[in-house]
This record gives sequence, structure tokens and C-alpha cells, in this order.
Amino acid sequence: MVKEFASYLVAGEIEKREVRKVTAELKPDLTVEEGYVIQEEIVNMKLSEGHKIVGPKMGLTSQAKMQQMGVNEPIYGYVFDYMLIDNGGKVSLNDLIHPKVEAEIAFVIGEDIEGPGITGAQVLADTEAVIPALEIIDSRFENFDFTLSDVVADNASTSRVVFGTNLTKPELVDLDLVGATLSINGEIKDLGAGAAVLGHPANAIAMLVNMLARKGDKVRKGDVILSGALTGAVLLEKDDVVIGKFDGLGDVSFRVTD
Ligand code: OOG
Ligand code: MG
Repeated sequence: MVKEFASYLVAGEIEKREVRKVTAELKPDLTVEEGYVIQEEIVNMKLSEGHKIVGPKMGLTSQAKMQQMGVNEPIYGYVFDYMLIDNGGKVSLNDLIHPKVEAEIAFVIGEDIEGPGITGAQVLADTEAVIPALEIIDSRFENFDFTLSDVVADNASTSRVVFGTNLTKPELVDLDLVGATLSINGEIKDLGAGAAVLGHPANAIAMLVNMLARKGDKVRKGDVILSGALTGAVLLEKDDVVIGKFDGLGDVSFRVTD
């Protein structure tokens, strides 16, 4: 069952087509725990194909996102190396289903961090640098319509990530006070501050560490981890030039092609 559900979702990604949500098509009573089992199967499929994990990521960590998606709990997923786009690079619509972009603060982890009981302060002490990021999410589900269990199974809609090239020591900024704008073709589409993410983005990484501890896993030195969108997600269109500007952290951008 787990393998069948994982293949169903990966087929949507590879064939670049929407699928009906798992809870509509395959298993109406799918639980969040079962969603994570399916996600783990997808991660193992990608690892066995030779893809490498860049880091786990957090999602649905801000009110903006939880309200937009109609869910009420943060989740995690995994970013792989094939999902990385260079800063200033191109995202091709042909490679994706119905991509949206959101602005995030990413953490470059300097030491292994293992929960439970980890706090944001401990995360900051073990963080080497923070960087501005744009995540391109691409839920495999029709109309981005899903339950919490569905989106967990679908690896938290993870699809592409652009990291900025500017690294900042975490002690040099108040990450909760970092303001960010998300602009497309010169127009601000959304904006937010670090505090939108669970009061402080480091709290999202702490929550991730504590969630991973439930399955005996941890965050590793060298992981680069998205802390979750501090803006809502905006649908991408051909020829869009997307820029995220983060006060004190720098800019990150990409262009959309067909
Ligand atoms: C789920 C992914 C959420 C974030 O940063 O909140 C996420 C979705 O909204 O499709 O990556
Ligand atoms: Mg995200």
C-alpha cells in the first residue's frame, strides 16, 4: 500500500500532472502518521535513484500559509539536490505542474542537532549562517487542494529552491525582525517578517528537530534548511522575474521560462 501511494505521487511529479488527493482517490481515512510513512517511501525512492538530500524543510509555519492552505499544523518534508536552482537562474514551467513561489529564511547547520527538547536558542548556537531563499512549491494535487495528511504524503509540495548567495552569521541579525518582500516584475506581491514564522524562524528549526526525534532522526551538520514561508505563496507565470529582498540578509531571484 505504502509503495503504491508513493508511486502514485511520484508519477504526478515526473509526468508533470495533477493527481487527485490521496484522501479522495486512495484512502479517505489517511492519517498524518501514515502520510509521513508515504513521504519516507518517496524519500527512499529518490535516494535509491541517486539523488542527495540538501536538508529537511519546514512548511506551514506561518499564519499566512496555514490560512491560505486551510490547515493548522506545521509539517516537514525534504529538499533534494535536483531541486536546486542557481540564484538568478531559470525555473521552467515545462518541468512543473502549477508552481507557486514563497519567501523563506534558510539555515546552514554547523553541528548535528538532536531532539527532543531543542529550543530556538540552541538552534541558533549551532547555526553557521542564515541565507535568503525562495521556495517554489508545486503540490501534485489538483488545485493545491489537500488535507494535512495528503500534503505530508506529498513531501510538503517541495519542488524547487533558490538560495541566495549571501551568508550572514545568525548573531549579526534579529531574525524575527527581518522584513522581507516578494516581488514579481517589479510589483510587491506579498511581504512579511521573520516573526511570522512561529515568532522566530529558529523556532521552526527547533520544532523540526523535535519532530525528527520521534523517528530517531536529527538535523545534520551541513544541512541547509528552509524554515517555512513568511509570505503567502504566489502562482508563477511565464516571463515572471521574481525577487525576494530580505532586510540585512540580501536578495535572491530567478526568472520563469516556458
Ligand atoms: C505546503 C508546503 C508549505 C511552507 O513554506 O509553508 C511550505 C503547501 O503550501 O503546498 O513549504
Ligand atoms: Mg515552503
